[in-house]
Amino acid sequence: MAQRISLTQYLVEQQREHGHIPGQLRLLIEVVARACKRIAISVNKGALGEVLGSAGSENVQGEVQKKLDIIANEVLVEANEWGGHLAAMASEEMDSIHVVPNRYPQGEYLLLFDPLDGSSNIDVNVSIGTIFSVLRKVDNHPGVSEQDFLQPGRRQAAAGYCVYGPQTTLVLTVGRGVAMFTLDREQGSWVLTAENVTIPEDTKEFAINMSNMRHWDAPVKRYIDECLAGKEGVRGKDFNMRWVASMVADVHRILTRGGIFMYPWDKREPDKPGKLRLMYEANPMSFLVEQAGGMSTNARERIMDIQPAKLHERVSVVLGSKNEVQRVTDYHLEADNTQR
Ligand code: P6P
Repeated sequence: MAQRISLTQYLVEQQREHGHIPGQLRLLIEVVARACKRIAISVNKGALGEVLGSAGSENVQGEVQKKLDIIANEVLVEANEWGGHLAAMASEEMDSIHVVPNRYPQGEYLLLFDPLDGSSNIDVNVSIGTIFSVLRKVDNHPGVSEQDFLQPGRRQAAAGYCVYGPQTTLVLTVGRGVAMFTLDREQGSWVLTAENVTIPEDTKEFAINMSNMRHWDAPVKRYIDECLAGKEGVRGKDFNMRWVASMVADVHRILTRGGIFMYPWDKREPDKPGKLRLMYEANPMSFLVEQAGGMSTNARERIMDIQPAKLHERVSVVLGSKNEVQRVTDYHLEADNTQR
């Protein structure tokens, strides 16, 4: 049972004991956590807050933006501009990077976020979330450009998400394990409710959108068929399936009780490596999953080793319980070798 301390106390103690949370990074995390509280208020209002439905616009991904997508994005941008901890931000909802305005001091960090992931679930009251990733501006050249963001996920200084579900929970890593903070609405504060989170290496639960089965590559079909064959099949055990269609909710379940999450490449859009975005979905979730003892690949290589070429590039994602992710990855590598 984690000691019931606040996010602020946790960060101060981590800094005091391990010295790996510089002041600017601590401020960044606290500002993002406060922004998530504000987003939670809008999310929880639902129909009462005139925040449901479409905003009548599309984002850079060509997806219809929900009103809450835009609200959440504005909250995060405004909250992070003035503190002097950031050089720039990037968001799923913004075509290009947002440089901190000249009227504010610039910091050494770069913040990337999916302000409201799973927004197709907003209007039907299913869990959604905010995902964020923190990089350092590695070159101290003046100014900041998109190029500064194009770093592999292993360079992240911090990553996390906030899941707006039955509880509002902030999940965070700064590279020394994973901690979870539950929002105490009476006090309005984040309270530490889990630390040193660990994903079981084995699981009986897989998460994938089964409606895409006819479009999958052979190794994915092989893996899922074996899971469906259950104890009579080669796996010798029955499996359960979950698919929330909110990555934050599916990953939170995996961090809490294990499992494997898959959004693989499929034949629907063969030129796209996958649906999910590398920089502000796959990388932060991979950092959390690896810090919790899990594994995260694009079905062939470690996601956090991928060198990004574009800010909004997509990637296949296979993450969760280490032994299952390894099996899926091995099936793909075996198939590649057979085709050579
Ligand atoms: P599908 C939400 O739109 C998202 O980006 C992830 O949060 C989620 O895992 C996935 O897409 C759901 O995709 O095709 O099942 O609707």
